[in-house]
Amino acid sequence: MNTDATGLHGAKVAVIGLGASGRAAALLALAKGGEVYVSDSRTDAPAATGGAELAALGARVEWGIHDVDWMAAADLVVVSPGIPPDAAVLRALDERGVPWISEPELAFRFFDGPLIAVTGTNGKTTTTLLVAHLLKASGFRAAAGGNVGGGLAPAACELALRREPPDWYVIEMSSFQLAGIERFRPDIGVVTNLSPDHLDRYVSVEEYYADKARIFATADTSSRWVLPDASPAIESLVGDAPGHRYRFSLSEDEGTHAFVRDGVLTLRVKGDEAILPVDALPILGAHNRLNALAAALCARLAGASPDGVALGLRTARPLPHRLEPVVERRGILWVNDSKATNVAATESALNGLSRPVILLLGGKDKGEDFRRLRVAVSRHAHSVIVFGAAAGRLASSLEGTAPLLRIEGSLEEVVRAAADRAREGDVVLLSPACSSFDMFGSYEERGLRFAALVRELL
Ligand code: UMA
Repeated sequence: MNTDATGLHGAKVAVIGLGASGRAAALLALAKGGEVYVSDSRTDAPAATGGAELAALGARVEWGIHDVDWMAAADLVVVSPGIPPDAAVLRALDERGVPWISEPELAFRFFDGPLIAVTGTNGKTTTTLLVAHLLKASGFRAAAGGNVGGGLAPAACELALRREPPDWYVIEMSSFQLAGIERFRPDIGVVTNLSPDHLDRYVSVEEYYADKARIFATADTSSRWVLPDASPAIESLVGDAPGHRYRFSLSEDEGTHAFVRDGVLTLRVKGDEAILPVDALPILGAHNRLNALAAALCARLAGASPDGVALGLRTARPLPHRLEPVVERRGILWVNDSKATNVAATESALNGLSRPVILLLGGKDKGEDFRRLRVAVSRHAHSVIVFGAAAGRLASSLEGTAPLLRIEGSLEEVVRAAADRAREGDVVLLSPACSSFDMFGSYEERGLRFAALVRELL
């Protein structure tokens, strides 16, 4: 078997999951000459369609069952990130001592160029797409992909199939994907920030951080790391990993390489370089300033020019479902931040807004401590509406911070209640701090529904 860039001829490759990740992995394995088996526990239409396409290309596809015997005899087993570690199929593989990899690990084996990998709890997608945008503004061919989702960029394996290799691959990595890496080695690695998340999937925060730390597992002395300054959690994550560290922070200090000085985003890589006044940055909020600093620093390290970085930052656009303005009517701004699926994301959204907020919170409860929102809610929200499966725990965690309304019904009722309460000057912010799976298929679906309801109502 050969799993180098030369191909997978004669290799048996099992792929678990028929989502975006599994389909991309299977297509790459087929294109590289592998004998491919793909299976998904679902039997519904999207799984059927995705599977039929792969079957037509020569893969063996099964729905509603996982053939663990076939997997145990395979040369490679590629697991989709959405499959929880306690899923029966993964437990069966574990029991038989069968190792598995994630889809970006497979992609990496066929990448033909240097790699930037971006991870962190929040801001990964914004930073990934921004790095690629800044590199492009400097004349590089940059290909962004990975965990991005939402149709904004392809899976990593799709990039590996491109005929023309880019100057830089820029890949967003979730903790679930980092859990399954072996050789995946970024030339430049970015960690945006770190805070508890995905406690519905991990037994403890430490386990989540341990998967994040795998980004450093393959480091060597030529590795370069872009990291937030003065974060003890990040310091213990990096440990003594080899490579050079570069720091970003909103404030300048001796060890920082990207910071804000006198209202100007500034880099210190090859001497001090004033890049762009903060006010000229088109993306909202303090957290986006940090994302911009991280992306600018990373792009500059990858060879982007100061002018290219400045042009790229000036022309950056807000991403869908991330503090995305939907409409401003009668002095009320409606903002869709459906991608805020954890407490830290909602907290930074609140802290980044300077107008009074009506906050819409709720969804599937991932087990986080919602009391961490109390300070930001008391400071910025004059009203909170809670909904969905987490409503009860949200209400008790936030009691006494702001007037609170609990809605048992649909998102439509939530939007109506918000419209009744909103006054001129307010921001109505959907920043749920929870995943969407109690009422929707994804955060995108939730955000689109919210935007549609707002437009209908107004
Ligand atoms: N399944 C089985 N057997 C099981 C359990 C599940 O076959 O025992 C099947 C499911 O039926 C499903 C598939 O496995 O069809 C799992 O698909 P998936 O959930 O991994 O979804 P993909 O479409 O492959 O998307 C994944 C990422 N999703 C998750 O990590 C949950 C996408 O990130 C990513 O864009 C895509 O791969 C390409 O890399 C989205 C995401 O929400 C944006 N990520 C999380 C986040 O950002 O917080 C981590």
